[in-house]
Amino acid sequence: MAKTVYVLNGPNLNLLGTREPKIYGRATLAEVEKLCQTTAQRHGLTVVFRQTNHEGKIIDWINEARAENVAGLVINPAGFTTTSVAILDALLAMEAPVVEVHISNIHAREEFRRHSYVSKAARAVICGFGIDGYALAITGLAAMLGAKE
Ligand code: CA2
Repeated sequence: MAKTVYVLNGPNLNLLGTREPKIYGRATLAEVEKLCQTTAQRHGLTVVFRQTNHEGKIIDWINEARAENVAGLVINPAGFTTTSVAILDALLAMEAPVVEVHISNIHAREEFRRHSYVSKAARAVICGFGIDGYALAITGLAAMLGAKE
């Protein structure tokens, strides 16, 4: 059976492709999902792709991913990146590798975007590649998983 990777997206990422194209590009979240599915397929992985504007939901999904023994988790925590100890705690409880993704380069923007609680639980962090960061995260996870076998 194919290994599963969860790809979780935080608040306002449902707006992708509708506003702020200079920062986030023109692709929609549906297109990001397609990119993740195609990339995962190439590596023999299955993707569960979700977005929510609610912190508790993200925590429930991280706990679900852990209970389901997923092979890995990609997360763009969006606005919760800099605020959520609760998401950090949920991620710290996971054994599977976590990759944090940001579409924009958070280090080249406002200072407040630079500190991430989530990075403490992440095996890798990708930012500034636009939506290609998601594909890079899945490819990186596949390499990490392959290296284990
Ligand atoms: O660059 C990223 O991926 C971010 O995680 C996006 C977050 C931001 O708070 C982080 O600092 C960096 C914002 C997500 C909101 O996305 C929108 C997309 C299009 C239009 C409006 C918001």
